[in-house]
Amino acid sequence: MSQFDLTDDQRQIQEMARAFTAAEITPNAAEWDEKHIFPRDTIKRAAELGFGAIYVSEESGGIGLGRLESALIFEAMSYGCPSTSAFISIHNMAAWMIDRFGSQAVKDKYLPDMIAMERLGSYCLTEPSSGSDAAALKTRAVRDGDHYVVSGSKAFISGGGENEIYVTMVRTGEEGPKGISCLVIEKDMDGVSFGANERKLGWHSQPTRQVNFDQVRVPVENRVGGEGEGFRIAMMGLDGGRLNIGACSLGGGQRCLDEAVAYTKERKQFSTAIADFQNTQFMLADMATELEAARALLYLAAAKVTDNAPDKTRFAAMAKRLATDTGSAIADRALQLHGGYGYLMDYPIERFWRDLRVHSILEGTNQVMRMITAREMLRQ
Ligand code: FAD
Ligand code: 2MC
Repeated sequence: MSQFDLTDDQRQIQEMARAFTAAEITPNAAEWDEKHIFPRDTIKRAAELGFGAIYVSEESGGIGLGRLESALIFEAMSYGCPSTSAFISIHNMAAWMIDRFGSQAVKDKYLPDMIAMERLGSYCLTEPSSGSDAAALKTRAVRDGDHYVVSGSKAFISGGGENEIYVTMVRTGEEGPKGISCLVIEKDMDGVSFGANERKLGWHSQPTRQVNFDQVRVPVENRVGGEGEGFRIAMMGLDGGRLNIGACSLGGGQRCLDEAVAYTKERKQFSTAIADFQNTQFMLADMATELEAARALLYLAAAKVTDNAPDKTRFAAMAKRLATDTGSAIADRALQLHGGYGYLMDYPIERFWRDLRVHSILEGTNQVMRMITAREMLRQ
């Protein structure tokens, strides 16, 4: 095995995720997209393979894998449906935050059902007036005895209205990042309500809603980490989340590339397969080269997050930026190579084009990824 190869164990995990995708996701993804179906049963079956708690520790009931293994799983599932794979990745991020920073009581209360994906988790950071500037969030949690009373709104919440558990960043103290704490809030708590399902370009297999809190009484026991630690916890969650979103773009990009190779060999114009044109070959060669380069950086970044390397945040940001921009660029060129047919829902390319587009925006825009990268470079 060369230094840059996957291990046998990693290949087995990848094979398992690919087999699950081929059987359960790929045949259904177009229908989920077109009819806006949230595939809760399929998601639950993914939990049977441990995919609800990929990097939750084994002591807590997860499968305790590293971030590279996790990326392999999300990359494989995205080959069928980036939207569903990304949805599962956000649940994993929320479960990990509880496992890594929660008290035993909060872990016992939520993790068993989350691991089985009987109860699904959302991650709530963004607010209507704070997206990129996440530390400016306003949702307030005021201590009242052994409860916090939470009021405010979270915007764009993946799984909003459907999921049962909301890992939510709230303000318990001063302005800025140091006044933020992390609370687990349940869908059924009094005062929790949801906005309408957002009408989106892609990611149709999952709902996105505003989540509103009106004087919600949340037990202090539901705090994850100490008071004032919420922003750091949220950012550490995103170090892994950004790898996962990048991996979803790699899987989607690979699918588009494979579709483009197959289609250009079949489709004839000017009495020859369009794959015979040098322009087509150069496009395919560039797509493959860029995808491999993005994948190599993402796997390296994943290893750094697993190892808790000092430069892990910068590498996760660089890898997310490159993988998501590359995935979208490949989907776009694959669509071009399909000609007019690429624009039709009869082929999967337009769905991937729509689904991958948002990966350059969420879990931190690609401008924010450059900001994180350059800040660390200039600090040294
Ligand atoms: P803004 O922050 O208003 O940015 C607008 C533009 O300005 C962007 O191009 C941005 O890059 C640029 N910009 C901002 N600041 C700077 C700067 N300093 N330098 C240069 N450019 C800058 N959030 C959650 O918390 N949980 C979720 O589950 C979730 N799911 C989502 C699902 C979907 C489908 C979408 C679309 C979003 C989701 N989000 C979620 C929110 C997402 O993280 C935000 O949309 C994102 O962080 C950007 O925030 P914004 O939309 O407010 O854009
Ligand atoms: N790990 C640990 N700590 C971190 C960290 C990380 N990755 N990133 C920041 N921190 C700490 C940092 O060290 C600092 O603490 P201290 O002062 O003790 O050193 C504190 O957090 C504040 O950090 P900054 O000074 O960098 O904070 P700033 O407000 O300048 O901005 C920025 C940080 C822009 C990087 C952050 O606001 C950000 O990531 N914005 C994008 C928001 C985002 O990604 N949203 C995604 C929502 S989820 C989603 O979209 C889904 C689909 C689920």
